[in-house]
Amino acid sequence: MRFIGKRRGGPAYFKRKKVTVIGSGHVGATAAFLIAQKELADVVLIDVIEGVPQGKALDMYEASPIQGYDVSIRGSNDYTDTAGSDLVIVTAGMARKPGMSRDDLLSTNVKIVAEVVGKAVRHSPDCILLIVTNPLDAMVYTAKQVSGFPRSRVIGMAGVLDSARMRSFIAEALDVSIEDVSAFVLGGHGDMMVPLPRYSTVSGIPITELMSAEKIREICEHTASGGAEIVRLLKTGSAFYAPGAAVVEMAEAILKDKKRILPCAAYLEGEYGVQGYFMGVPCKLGGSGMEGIIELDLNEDERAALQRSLASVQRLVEQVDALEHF
Ligand code: A3D
Repeated sequence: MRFIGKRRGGPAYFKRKKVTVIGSGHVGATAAFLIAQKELADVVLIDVIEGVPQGKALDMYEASPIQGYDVSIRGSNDYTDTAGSDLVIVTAGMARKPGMSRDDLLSTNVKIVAEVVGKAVRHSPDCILLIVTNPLDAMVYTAKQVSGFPRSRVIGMAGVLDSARMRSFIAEALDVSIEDVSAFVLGGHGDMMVPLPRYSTVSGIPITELMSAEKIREICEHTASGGAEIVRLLKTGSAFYAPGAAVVEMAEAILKDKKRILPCAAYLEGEYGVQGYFMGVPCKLGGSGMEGIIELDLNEDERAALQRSLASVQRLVEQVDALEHF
């Protein structure tokens, strides 16, 4: 028997989407593996360490006959292999260890994010950038400065993860299916994040009608400290299964033009009274990236919490600007 055409890449009339994941560590590799399993796109894994992206990509490709996915997965240290990517996911950088806050990573990670975004956009000028590296709100700002992309094409992942944590705690407390629980966490991805119980529901019923104020306060605090809890347990790094899954939920919304409404770090131009900063807000995610922002009607307490969160984002951005890496 003779095969006509190439095993990889498909016929000329069918162009598979291409995703580059920069940083082949815990979050990057988890996201790449999920993207392949869901057959969302061909994947290129990049890292500064030689052999790591190549080895992990080969390992994932060798899992494909068992899992039954038909995509190409390649590992590389060379950005020419990333050329023409539709989506570039940035997970490169240091993760925190016990005793560290996300903000402690700023001076190391700003250099890494500036470098990798510069290289990636040279080869994929039309891509959408999805940033994961912490401290998130400052790193996504760095990516926007370096790329010069419009705000629709520079998005940060944090709210999907924080909301997933809150959803899991709500489902556990009420002993209900996770499928019926939705939750919204706004603001910066730090200790001052803003869980919104009024907009968190079980099959449309606000949790404020299902739980005591005390229990809700406990869940909100647990949500804000959920990342630190995992760092304490792991001791050598931070969470990656839920973050990887959160990245892929956003990637899927973009690659399939699903127009999902998800909490994302978006560059605000007057929305929520904020000008020129990235913050977590409800966004429409589709084929063009961040296609719109929904402005919720916040009460006085929620507005005050968002202001406190903004102040912490502003302090981080001031540090980025002072470092002058671009
Ligand atoms: P880790 O497993 O250490 O992987 C990071 C990878 O980046 C390593 O393989 C490094 O070799 C690589 N890297 C470092 N410098 C470069 C460079 N210049 N070019 C290419 N690759 C490089 O960390 P991780 O995957 O657990 O976490 C990655 C980042 O994501 C960290 O900054 C975390 O804090 C962050 N993170 C954010 C969230 C959010 O919700 C925003 C959640 C989880 C992790």
